[in-house]
Amino acid sequence: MPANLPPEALAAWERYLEAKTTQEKIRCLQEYISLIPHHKGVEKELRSAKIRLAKLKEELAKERARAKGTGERWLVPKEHDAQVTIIGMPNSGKSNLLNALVDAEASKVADYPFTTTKPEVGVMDLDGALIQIVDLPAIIEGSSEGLNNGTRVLTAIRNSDGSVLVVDLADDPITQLKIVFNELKKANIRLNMRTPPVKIQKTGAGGIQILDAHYFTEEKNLIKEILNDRGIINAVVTFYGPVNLEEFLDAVNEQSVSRKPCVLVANKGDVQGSLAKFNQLNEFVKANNYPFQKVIGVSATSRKGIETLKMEIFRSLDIIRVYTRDSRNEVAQRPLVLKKGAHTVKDAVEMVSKKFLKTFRFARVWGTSVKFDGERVGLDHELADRDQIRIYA
Ligand SMILES: Nc1nc2c(ncn2[C@@H]2O[C@H](COP(=O)(O)OP(=O)(O)O)[C@@H](O)[C@H]2O)c(=O)[nH]1
Ligand SMILES: [Mg+2]
Repeated sequence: MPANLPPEALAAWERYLEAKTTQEKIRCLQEYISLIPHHKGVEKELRSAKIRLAKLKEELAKERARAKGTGERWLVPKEHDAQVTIIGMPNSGKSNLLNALVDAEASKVADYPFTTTKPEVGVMDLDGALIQIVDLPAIIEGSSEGLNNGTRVLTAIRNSDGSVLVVDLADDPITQLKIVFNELKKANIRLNMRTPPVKIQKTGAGGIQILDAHYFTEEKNLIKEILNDRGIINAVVTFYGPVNLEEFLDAVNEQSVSRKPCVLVANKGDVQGSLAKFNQLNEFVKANNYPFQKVIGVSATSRKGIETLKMEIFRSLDIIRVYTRDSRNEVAQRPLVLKKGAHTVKDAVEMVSKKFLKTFRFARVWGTSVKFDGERVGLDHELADRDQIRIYA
């Protein structure tokens, strides 16, 4: 330890010795170096301090790299009843929308593109159904080829239960819709598309057999051609309803296609000229058969339209809230949230406790799924949103 140093430098040195984190050590050492006077007697000390500083900086870089490997999560672990991603082009207001939906400053908003570099997450409470909202980095032209972290963004969309596609009424919403939709399409993500009504079962022999081929809207020979082209020589192809070429190709590539519900949102409805653009967007969506029943107009800033949007998100996910009644007919505070395709009494009973399934006798239901209040139903009965159920087991 050098002796001939001013007291401020010695104090900074003391702080350096006591510093806990690498970053703090670096800060104190930098301060110490700045306080060392420039004269010959302390040259050696200055040099060794600088070497020490360089080493600490290297250390910090390593620490940061390690943190990146483990800490930067792109596939946001699913929590609560469903996970919804917010997707759209830069600056369309995705982060603002997240804040509006979860009503918390969970995501920072800035005035320049590419603010969101990793997912930001919040939770939206819809009368007891908790929806996790994930704000993703923007989709741009080329996302499907990996631009702007496209690979990770698209994987996150595939992993979610549904999406909100945001376009910007202060910009060109139609072009934005086309670009985002096209990037997702290229990445084999189908928004609001049903599973095509066709089944392809590979068999050991017999060539390509086609049942109810009249449902296929194209030249029938194409079926055999497409399958043979993929090395499928023997299969039974069964159509259940109308299927076009694109849908048939999706059915052949079923493993790589993911279908997601999606709500189309036009944001910045508060800016001048937004109404005309909103109307044009609506017409464009209808005229070009984009798979959206309607466009939800909102202003994330003024919170206009946000309640409607929340309801639309809930509806798109096809989940329902069911309230249990206890033996005194007291209705539970928090609902059971039944997932998509699992809306029966059996699903509800299982959610309460698997052991009730063995002793189940019947249930009584109040709400829109029954003809009269307290109607007696069995395990197969399909429940509706906001029904109340009392289980007799
Ligand atoms: N007028 C208006 N501006 C908005 C609205 N939502 C977002 N913005 C602005 O648009 C810019 C981008 O918003 P941000 O949420 O960061 O967009 P992101 O890049 O899609 O996440 C910011 O300057 C916001 O203030 C809105 O509803 N109305
Ligand atoms: Mg953002």
